[in-house]
Amino acid sequence: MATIADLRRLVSETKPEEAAEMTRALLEAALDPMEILEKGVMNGLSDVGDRFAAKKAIVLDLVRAGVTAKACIPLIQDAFPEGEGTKNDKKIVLGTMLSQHNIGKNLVSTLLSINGFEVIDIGEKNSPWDFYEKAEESGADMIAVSVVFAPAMEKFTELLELLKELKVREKYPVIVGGAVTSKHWAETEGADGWGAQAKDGVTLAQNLLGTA
Ligand code: B12
Repeated sequence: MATIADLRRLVSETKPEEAAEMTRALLEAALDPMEILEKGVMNGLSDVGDRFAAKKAIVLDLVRAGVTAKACIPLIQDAFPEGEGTKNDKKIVLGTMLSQHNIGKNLVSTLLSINGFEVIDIGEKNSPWDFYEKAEESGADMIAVSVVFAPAMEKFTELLELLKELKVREKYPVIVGGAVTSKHWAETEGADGWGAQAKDGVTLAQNLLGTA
């Protein structure tokens, strides 16, 4: 019988077709989609990341890992239960700071959307100014930043400083998450919230924007 550990292994071995097939099998066996995502896909990605950090994998393996994750995640997302929150009028600008890594950002986007928020997804490789400009243009209520690459941490701090300089810091609650971040770091920098998981983005948004 297929197990989540099998999926983790296939993601870690960066085998997109087989991993997608295994994902289908696990969903058909009625396993929890969130568990398939976290323990299968994400842990498999972390295994590749760990090998890369230990110089036992190359950038091409990261690329293949991304492709493998993207073969599985849409299948899992289709199985997410409908969100509990009804549609609200809150808009959230969401993007990655500097980096190309968009898998986590896309998950945050999906979960916010199914929980009733309007997501203005500004994509990848954004600068502090991009976040500010898109928030102003769209009349956003909050800014959510995905930081998956160490150099982006400094840029996140610059975003908070920019918002202060432009006297709009109070206007936009700013939340952050991503593989290289931590609660301690986010609090020290002055973020309004930090999430370890994409689903935490929903709780933070509900609490900060008063839709809970
Ligand atoms: C796949 C991958 C890639 C793919 C990404 C494909 C894509 N379309 O996204 C590609 C090939 C592009 C890539 C490139 C690089 N990568 Co890379 N990559 C990874 C890998 C293996 C997985 C990333 C991922 O998608 N994880 C799964 C997602 C779901 O996790 P996540 O983004 O953290 O998101 C979750 C939570 O953090 C949270 N979350 C995320 N954002 C937010 C936001 C909010 C508001 C909230 C509440 C929550 C939240 O929710 C998500 C789900 O629960 C990681 C290893 C790892 N452990 O993560 C390395 C990793 C991130 N990469 C790394 C590096 C070094 C690079 C490169 C510099 C390599 C190089 N020499 O070229 C380049 C950088 C390119 C660039 N300029 O951006 C390092 C970063 C180290 C560091 N300290 O900065 C890592 C950690 C690997 C390692 N251990 O060394 N990479």
